[in-house]
Amino acid sequence: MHRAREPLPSGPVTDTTYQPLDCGSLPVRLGAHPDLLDRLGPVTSWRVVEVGDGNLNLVFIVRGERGALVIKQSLPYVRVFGEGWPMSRERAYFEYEAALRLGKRDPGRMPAPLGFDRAQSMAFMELLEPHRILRGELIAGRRFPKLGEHLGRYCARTAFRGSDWSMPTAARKADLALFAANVELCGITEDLVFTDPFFDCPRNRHDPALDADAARVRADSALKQAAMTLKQRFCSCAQTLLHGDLHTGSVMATAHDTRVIDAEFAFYGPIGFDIGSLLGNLWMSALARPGRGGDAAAIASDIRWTLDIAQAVHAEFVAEFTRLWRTERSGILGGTELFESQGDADGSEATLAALLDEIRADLLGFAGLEIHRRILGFAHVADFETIADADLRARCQRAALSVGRELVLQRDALRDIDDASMRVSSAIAASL
Ligand code: SR1
Ligand code: MG
Repeated sequence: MHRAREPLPSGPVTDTTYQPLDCGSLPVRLGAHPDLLDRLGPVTSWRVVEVGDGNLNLVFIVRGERGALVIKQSLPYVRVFGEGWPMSRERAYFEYEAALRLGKRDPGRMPAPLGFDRAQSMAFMELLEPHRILRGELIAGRRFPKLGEHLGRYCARTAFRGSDWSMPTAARKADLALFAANVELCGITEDLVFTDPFFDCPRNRHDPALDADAARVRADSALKQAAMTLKQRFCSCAQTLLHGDLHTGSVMATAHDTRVIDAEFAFYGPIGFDIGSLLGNLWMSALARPGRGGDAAAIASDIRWTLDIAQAVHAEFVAEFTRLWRTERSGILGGTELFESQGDADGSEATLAALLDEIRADLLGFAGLEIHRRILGFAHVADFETIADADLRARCQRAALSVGRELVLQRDALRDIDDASMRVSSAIAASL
């Protein structure tokens, strides 16, 4: 474990021009860096493994006789696609800057940043051990009692403390300008989540058994209109600094701890986006559960647990956001002079209730679109992909598309998350 200390300033820690690292070159290229030597011990003791399984970057674990850390480096292209899809390496910079902010807004929920080298597009961070990626753990049927509390609180704290209800105008505008430059990663989300799944885009793929379902989605005018309305909110409703890609593959967990990783998609967008993406992925985990087999009681119990976690995330989000609203409101939209200072606590509570309604409708819509893009778009999820039986896999995905559509189109009518959860539960029951 590293010792507590300030991260290095964002500046070069190597004196060479950019080159992608590999396990062999890493000690040669970085082995003279005093801070790494201090943390890891002599370079002769370093053992390096590349563990990146995401879509974009290289990720190395480096262990030495004195400690261990993670080194993450961006490539000038999308890793899973190859050099035919160029992508700015500056995503490493945005991830580092986002991690500093999100980590301060909910301390302890992200890996500690240990340093950054912009020229090398390379960040050093705390190694999370024995944490595992949540998506795989859910597929394996593991349970995490603190998950709902930790993630709901994370979503609330980062949302509130990065918003106009918390930040003063100068800092907020400077931050908006900084993250507005994360254009390529925003562009990926704009295309892959909101547009591609809803037309015959060459990047898309889907299970052949879903041909008719894909065609139906792409002819569904109401759904496409809603996708464009939600895209418009994503692009122009800069409510808070988002993680921007908060799915179950961006969470690492143990029984007692939960961490959020991979904030390279960070930008100022609608509060409902992160929590919507997270809930969409938890609901997909439940929707895919029948595909993993087991007796009916075990399947039902796993589904119930996962749906309860999604509800707990939202309940904790609402509770913590409400607490922060009542105790920390101070920014551009602080507004206590209009309400509390005039003895009008009801006005403040009504404003909060309207905001929470708006966030809930947004998050349901974003969750429904996230479900669509993971089945019909470019980036699929292991929850469905690992279901071996083709017929069962298609039935699970079809149920997901059906409830995803309801979430999008009924987002204003669904007045609480329990209603949404019941829709997911009914769709699963209908798929069996
Ligand atoms: C080209 S990147 C595809 C997807 O992977 C990331 O994790 C994001 O979810 C993105 O949409
Ligand atoms: Mg990622």
